[in-house]
Amino acid sequence: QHNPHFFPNRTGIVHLFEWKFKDIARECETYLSPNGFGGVQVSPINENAIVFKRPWFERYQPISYRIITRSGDENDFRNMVTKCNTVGVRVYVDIVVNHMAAGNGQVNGTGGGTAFIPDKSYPNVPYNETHFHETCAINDYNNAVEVRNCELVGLPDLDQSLEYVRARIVNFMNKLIDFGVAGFRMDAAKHMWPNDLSVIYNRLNNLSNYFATGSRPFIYQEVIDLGGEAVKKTEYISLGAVTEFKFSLEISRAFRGHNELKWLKSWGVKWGLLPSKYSLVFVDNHDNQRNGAGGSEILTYKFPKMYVMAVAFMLAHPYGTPRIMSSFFFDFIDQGPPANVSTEEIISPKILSNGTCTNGWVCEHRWTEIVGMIGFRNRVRGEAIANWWDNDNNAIAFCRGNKGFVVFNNEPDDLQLTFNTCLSRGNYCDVISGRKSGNICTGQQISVNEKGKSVIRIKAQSVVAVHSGAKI
Ligand code: LAG
Ligand code: CA
Repeated sequence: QHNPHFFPNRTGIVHLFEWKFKDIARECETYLSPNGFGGVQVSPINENAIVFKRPWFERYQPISYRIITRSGDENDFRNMVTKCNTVGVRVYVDIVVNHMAAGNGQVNGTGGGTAFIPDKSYPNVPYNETHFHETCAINDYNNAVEVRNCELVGLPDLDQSLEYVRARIVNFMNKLIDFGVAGFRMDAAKHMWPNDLSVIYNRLNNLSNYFATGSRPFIYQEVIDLGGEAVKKTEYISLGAVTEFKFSLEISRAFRGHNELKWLKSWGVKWGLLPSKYSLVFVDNHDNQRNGAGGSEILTYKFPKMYVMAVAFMLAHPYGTPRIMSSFFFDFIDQGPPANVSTEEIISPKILSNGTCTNGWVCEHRWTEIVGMIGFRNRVRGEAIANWWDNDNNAIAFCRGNKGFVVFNNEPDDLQLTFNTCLSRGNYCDVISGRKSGNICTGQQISVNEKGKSVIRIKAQSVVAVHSGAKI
């Protein structure tokens, strides 16, 4: 349950936050597959409460396990999974089973279902009040029982120790496995008992015929552990991978200039991060890009230069399984995805001729620098970091075996130096400022001499990255 099942020579999970299934299917075929991405994470797919003004967070308020949201219905979902698998891109579903929707009285769902919250009644599962913990609020994060058995922001808390509840969750997840998904993000895993999750995971089917026989679903569990609380991320690593929020915070701190880059030489477990195989890593996610864990330190698309450096470091360094956030623009934290004002339907991203998105979508995964580094990571897979260099401050460089070289300059001034690139003699395209197109570079060209040396100029707050797949 620690293997993401990427196709060979693919890496990275893109979270296509609130995208519609039809658009994701097209993105798999036209962009993610040709550019070497490993998979997509989709926003919760089951029926959710319709919340006034349609904030993004309504997707975290389940009404039932029927597949019907503003992203599409069961048919759309199945078609998407088939299409993505067919072109070698895996699908991971965000699973919300810690709780059900909150509200004052009757709440309407995206599939026409309803729930009556005062009775904790969700007839389309069905759940009634006997399936939930007693009502109490989570206030004390030093009390693990409270964190697991009370209500997260007032959301009625399911009791996963009950066989009936376990069976509803297992049936839902097995249905998705049989459709061909590769795994799951477990929302709010911190708020569920590891033992209950273990029972649930062990009852999951092996993956479908898009996978090697006997493959287990990849599971990455959302456990926010920045230290100092009762619940620890290590309680969950025997069950699956864990979202490493400390990675997000520390990488953001470093590339914001709040911690010198030279310290990244020891990046990994020495920083208090989980062992690599258990670690699902990201610069920002849909929560902490707004407020959430890490707060104002977290880098997002709103700080493009620093953000690109941080994402490039994540992808250049072998640690962890990386996830790329793909956002929509927002001005206030509750703001939902671009939608038609009268029908409230989500508006599809529109792709411009230069490959970037519009219609309110950021599409970080289509930024030249980020997609370029996906190519880098795929090319240098299995190669160790070699020849670490730093200026004792905020400029660093390293090789990945003799297949890739990258240099980061987070100094206020441009940097020009002769580097040992570990690469063979020849001309290479920098995959940050452009890409290789036929026999030319659309961005900076780097020439390496017979000794592997190259004079490289790196602008302030930027990156240069070259690899053997971008040789001309
Ligand atoms: C998660 N991980 O543990 C998600 O990543 C996170 O996005 C979810 O919270 C949370 N768990 C519950 O699934 C989000 C928003 C909350 C929102 C909640 C439910 O961050 O702000 O709460 O989803 O939609 C909202 C209001 C609360 C209110 C609650 C219940 O913000 O003030 O109490 O709804 O009505
Ligand atoms: Ca709980």
